[in-house]
Amino acid sequence: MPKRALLTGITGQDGSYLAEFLLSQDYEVHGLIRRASTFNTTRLEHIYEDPHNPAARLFLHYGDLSSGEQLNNLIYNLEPDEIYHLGAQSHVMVSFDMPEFTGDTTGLGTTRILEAIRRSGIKTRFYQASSSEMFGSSPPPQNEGTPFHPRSPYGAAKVYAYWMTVNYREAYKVFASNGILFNHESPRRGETFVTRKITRAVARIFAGKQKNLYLGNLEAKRDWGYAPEYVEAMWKMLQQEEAGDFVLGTGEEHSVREFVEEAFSYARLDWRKHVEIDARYIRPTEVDCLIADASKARRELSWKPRITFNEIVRIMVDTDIEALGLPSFGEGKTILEKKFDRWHQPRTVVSRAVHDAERQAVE
Ligand code: NAP
Ligand code: F7E
Repeated sequence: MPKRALLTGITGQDGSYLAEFLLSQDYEVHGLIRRASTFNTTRLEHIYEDPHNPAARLFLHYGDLSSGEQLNNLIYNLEPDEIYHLGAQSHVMVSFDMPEFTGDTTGLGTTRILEAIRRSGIKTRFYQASSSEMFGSSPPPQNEGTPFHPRSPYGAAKVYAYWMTVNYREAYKVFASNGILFNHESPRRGETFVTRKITRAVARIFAGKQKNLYLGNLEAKRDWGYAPEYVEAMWKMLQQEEAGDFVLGTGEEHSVREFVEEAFSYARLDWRKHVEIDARYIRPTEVDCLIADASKARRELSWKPRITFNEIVRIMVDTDIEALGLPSFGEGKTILEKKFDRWHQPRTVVSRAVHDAERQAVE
């Protein structure tokens, strides 16, 4: 019997990579998706199979984290071996505009799933997508023992969800683990997160379609890794003998300014001619510096990310240039062939879909 996994947030960056990874491990994969007036499954198109096909192993179900009804139903009926809870309102800046909604989906969404597990009485393993944003203003490097001091409604909601996960592990013996992930990026990153915003703008400026890029705080420092490597570690956490909490990150810090410089210079552009500061992107409270101490994951999961900061920039800029129908500089492809030629498809339908959307916008 293949193992069965249920993923919330399957249409997001991490959910799409994790689904792809689990299918490569022969899992049957079920994903929760929100009803939307336009397709929100672009990141899944290359792995989607018609459910009428008897060999299909990917199944999508409508539902929403703000309501327990479908979560209870799915967990009770599917009896998944593993649940990866990745769904959330995940944008930090948006959480200042929508604190109540963020608390409901990002915070209480976790409780709804844990309660569904407890009430159904099924034996399953649960992964909670916790975040380095929980550390907030605690000085780096941050590890599993670092106190939390969140600096946004998003960070505060994740702290609540983190402790609910620990509580269900202690109170009800649920196999429930927190992955405390530092920023991880990819060509599938949402367009309003800073890395993708930069690489898309670089591609469009390179193609002569855009002149300026407006950003907020360039001095914030983050520990940026490559998303496909992080979803492998999520899976490893649920294969351990005991549940636990794990920090994942590269241990390297870089500022937003460095990301800008690297991305523009890779495309042979002078960033000073294009980047302007717009105060509307400055957050009411900022997280200044995040650097992971992921030694526990290295020791207990044998996990160590290999794709470096400069390499992520190249992979993302190349993909965004190709999405515009132009030839890229090509280093990204070589990096992936050498260092990550495993289960994921870096291009294919995802870039084609972006390409089609871009083409429609200009036609
Ligand atoms: P993402 O691309 O923003 O994806 C979020 C997913 O959640 C999407 O599938 C979204 O669906 C779904 N979702 C949002 N609200 C929902 C609701 N009310 N009901 C059902 N589904 C809902 O995020 P990501 O980067 O893949 O991150 C995955 C998880 O890890 C998130 O929980 C995030 O907070 C956390 N995390 C991310 C990072 C990172 O650097 N990427 C680091 C630490 C933790 P739609 O597609 O319909 O919007
Ligand atoms: O911001 C600065 C901004 O929105 C990074 C989420 O996946 O990782 C992510 O949260 C930095 C911040 O990511 C712009 O002020 C400057 O200091 O890309 P971001 P994030 O806030 O770190 C964590 C780990 C998560 O868990 C979250 O789900 O970049 N910045 N100018 C900007 N940020 C954005 N978005 N847009 C700007 O124009």
